[in-house]
Amino acid sequence: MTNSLDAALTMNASDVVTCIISGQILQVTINNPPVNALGVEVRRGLLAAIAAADANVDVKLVLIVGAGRNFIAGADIREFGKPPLAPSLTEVCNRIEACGKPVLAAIHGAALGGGLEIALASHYRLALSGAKLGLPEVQLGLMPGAGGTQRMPRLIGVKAALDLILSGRHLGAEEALALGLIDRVGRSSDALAEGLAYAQELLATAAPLRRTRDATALADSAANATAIAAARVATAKNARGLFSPLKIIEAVEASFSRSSPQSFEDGLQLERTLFVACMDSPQRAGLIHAFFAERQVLKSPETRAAQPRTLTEVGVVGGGTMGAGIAVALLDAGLSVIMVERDAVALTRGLANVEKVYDGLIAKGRLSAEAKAATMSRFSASLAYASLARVDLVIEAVFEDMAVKQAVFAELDQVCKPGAILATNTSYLDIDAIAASVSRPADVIGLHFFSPANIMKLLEIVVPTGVAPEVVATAFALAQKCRKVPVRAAVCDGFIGNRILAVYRKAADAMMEDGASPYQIDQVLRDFGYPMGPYQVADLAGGDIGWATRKRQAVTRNPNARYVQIADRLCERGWFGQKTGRGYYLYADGARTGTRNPEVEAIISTERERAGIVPRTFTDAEILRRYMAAMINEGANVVHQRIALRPLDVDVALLYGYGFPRYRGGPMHYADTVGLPSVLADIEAYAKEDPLFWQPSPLLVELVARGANFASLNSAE
Ligand code: 3H9
Repeated sequence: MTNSLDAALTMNASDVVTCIISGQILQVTINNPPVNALGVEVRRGLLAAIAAADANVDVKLVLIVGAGRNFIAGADIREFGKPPLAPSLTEVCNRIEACGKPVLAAIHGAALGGGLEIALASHYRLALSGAKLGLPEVQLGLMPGAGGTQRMPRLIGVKAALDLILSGRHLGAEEALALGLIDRVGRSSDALAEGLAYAQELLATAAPLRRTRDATALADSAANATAIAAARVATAKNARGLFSPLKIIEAVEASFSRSSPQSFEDGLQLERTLFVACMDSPQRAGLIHAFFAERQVLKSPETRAAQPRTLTEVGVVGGGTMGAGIAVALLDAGLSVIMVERDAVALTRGLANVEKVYDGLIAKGRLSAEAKAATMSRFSASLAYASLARVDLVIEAVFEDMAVKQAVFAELDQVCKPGAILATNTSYLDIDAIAASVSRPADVIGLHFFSPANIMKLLEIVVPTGVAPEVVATAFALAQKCRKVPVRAAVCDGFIGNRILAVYRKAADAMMEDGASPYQIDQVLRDFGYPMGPYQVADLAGGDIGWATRKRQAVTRNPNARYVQIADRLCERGWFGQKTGRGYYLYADGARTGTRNPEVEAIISTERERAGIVPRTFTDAEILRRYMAAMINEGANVVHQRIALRPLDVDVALLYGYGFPRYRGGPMHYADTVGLPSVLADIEAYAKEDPLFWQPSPLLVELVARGANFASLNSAE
């Protein structure tokens, strides 16, 4: 070994990049748990390793592998938004590509983002069968920033590169091989052994240096231009409001549109400029907040303290839309499911509801009849509660009424085995009262699924006071099994999501009565990034459900609180939204997109007169500010009262259950970007009109007084 390699070994004392010489091969291992992210120490270690290889005459080939479960998950996201530290990843990739000895990347697990860019800069690539390769930067509001937009099109062509970079999807090794992204698929589960074997072959055949910057997949210029034009059209349609996709297209276009001999360097430079613009965008901050938040929600006091119970067989009481959706979610998670209904008609309907989901998938070509049959073999139905005697968990999804729910729980208390978890899917009711009605309150929990339960990602885990920690831990484990995003909530009316929804809907209704049209409000929220406005959502959900709740709450409603009756007028006419063909919108012949309903505008006018309101105009900006102020204020209350553990739990609930645009990070993150003093000032100004509704949350007041923000509370838990 030469002095240079000794120097490299010394520099690797941090252990994140280690170098071993094995014959003529310099084996470079990245060992930076948990996912080998490319933090500054890894970047420095890689530069040193390549320098050492170049300086050592005995080394004929460099093999890069990752220790642990992944090759490299990408740049270290935790470094983003902080001052950059040298060397840059671009410099590292260029140095690898410039190495005078062939460099081989042997990939297992994730090779994502900067991780794949390291592999692209290497001269040869192999991946194990289970590997996941991709450039997912777009999902973080970014674009590949270490040569990915220039090397990928040169290697696999513009069309395929755009598909990968704009979708951010992960490729398996086989597809990567077919695209020409890698040279070989390793069949064993040992990346090092496969890498060493391939390295020996390369050495034996004196394989040449093969730099991706010189690859030729860009040869067909007409095809390149067509792919760029098609991507621009598709992006305008599908990536509405997103910043980074258009920058990605611009960077990829530069991979072929610059004719000078320096075009690769030019392309890299443009990529850097565009990458920095993405890095500076609030969307990047919002999306990275969402990335970490959805991992943080998995951590709760109970998951830290207790082990989950085993779940194999699960019961569902109720075969309506919700019960059937839950049954499908459980079946899809590989569990055995027994559905119980009160009579044969209801049971037949419940079975049909489950079948319908799978038949729909078969009709769309997404499921085979055999796969359906295999899944349905784990499903059974019964009229007798006694058939739930063996289940590990039962989820009740019956009519939303305390007496009805308590009657079901009394039956479950009789038949279920000791240790079985008794869960309710209630959206609003007091789960402490349900728990108190059975002999085993420590086994009772809320599992609040969202409709359609087999599709919606959010699962509120509602934790009553007396529940055992391992029951909560089991609920989290169930969520992961069902690929749901769990958010822990304490008991209150509406838990996290519906409680906040009720408040911002009231703010919207007040604006509607004061002069804004529901169509303007919907448009403002769509422009903000929601897929639908609140009145479109109301039409989709069905007005009758909210109407029933309002009637139930009428007796306890504060008589001094403002109550907008417009929705009641619609319901009294039988206009429940899409399912009745009309609501705030008209849905001709079962259409799913509505048109304005002129009669609604007339009803609103009459209601304004009845309430003695002279309508005024609202700017779009004011609508947004009021709507967000109501949402943020109630979010702050929910955190203040410990209904949510942290502000980030509110963010995740609203992102996954209520359509809040992900690139804005959730309402609490958004509030931080707007500035809490400005949100509080708005609330105080609105309070002059309606002091009962617009009461600033004590938490918001406290944070503003301390000069702090919601983010400061996220790390506290
Ligand atoms: C990029 O590369 C930009 C470049 O083009 C240009 C740069 C100039 N950094 O998900 P898990 C943490 S952008 C830091 O639970 P899994 C994660 O927070 C990047 N930390 O495991 C968690 O921490 P904790 C492009 C990271 O097995 C722990 O690791 N790359 C990073 O379910 C375990 O994560 C991506 O977007 C990171 N890059 O899934 C890939 N990644 O334990 C992002 C993870 O404290 N990562 N952590 O909660 C993933 O997709 C998944 O984490 C992965 C593993 C599939 C790798």
